[in-house]
Amino acid sequence: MTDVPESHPRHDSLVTRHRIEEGVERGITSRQGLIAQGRGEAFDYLLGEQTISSADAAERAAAAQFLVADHPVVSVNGNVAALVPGEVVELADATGADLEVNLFNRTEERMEAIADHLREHGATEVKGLTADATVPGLDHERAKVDSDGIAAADVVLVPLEDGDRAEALGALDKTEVVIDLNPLSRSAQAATVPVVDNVVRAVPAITEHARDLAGADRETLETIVAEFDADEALAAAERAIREGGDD
Ligand code: PTJ
Repeated sequence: MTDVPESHPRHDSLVTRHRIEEGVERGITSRQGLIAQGRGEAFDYLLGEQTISSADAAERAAAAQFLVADHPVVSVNGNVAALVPGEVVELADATGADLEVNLFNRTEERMEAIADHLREHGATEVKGLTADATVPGLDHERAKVDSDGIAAADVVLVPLEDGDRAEALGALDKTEVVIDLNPLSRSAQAATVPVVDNVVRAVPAITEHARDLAGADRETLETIVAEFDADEALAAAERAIREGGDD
């Protein structure tokens, strides 16, 4: 990897791109993940590569959702594993969530490579390899889940994916937190809490909010959850993309 000087105006974006490239080379990220990253970058560029205030509110609501959950699960795909492996482990630790690998382009090699990568970053238990349950209504590999993981979860963090699994999980009455830079994507639209932010900023931000809220009582957490307005957050993100600035 060519060293990117910190003074480069697009330093963070270029470092992120290199991490995805490295993920592909290590068999963690699919080649389609490169295309997904390009789509995300375009939206991030229009957002000013910053966490807008509505995304920060969504990250706080996401943290509160995780803390009130009985069984929260963070779903990990090839892009997430390449970009934020240590950060998802920290989020899981801060909220008592499970980590489960779930892939669109599922192969046993990629499943193992991602699970190993997460363990190298401190994960003690990684779900997804058992795949002894299915999400009804999906006819592709993303339907495969663990019966004591996503199948049993009440709150699932679903970062960066296509919309049909988000809709299928929603149909199972699971609360979904979706991280997606495109506020018009089906997964963001299907989410209870859509977080329109780059996963590299969003995951550490949710963890930080979870740590801040760790001592809060259930009523306070439930109020944060109830006061979050998903439609307004999506509209604010679309305005920021179309018109620039932040509300
Ligand atoms: O690892 P696999 O096999 O499960 O495959 C994962 C990918 C990402 C390839 C697969 O889910 C896919 O094709 O996703 P899509 O349909 O391209 O959707 C990805 C969404 O994530 C798009 O709406 C992008 O704008 C958004 N996105 C891409 N990069 C980021 C992002 N959102 C947040 N942060 C990013 N870094």
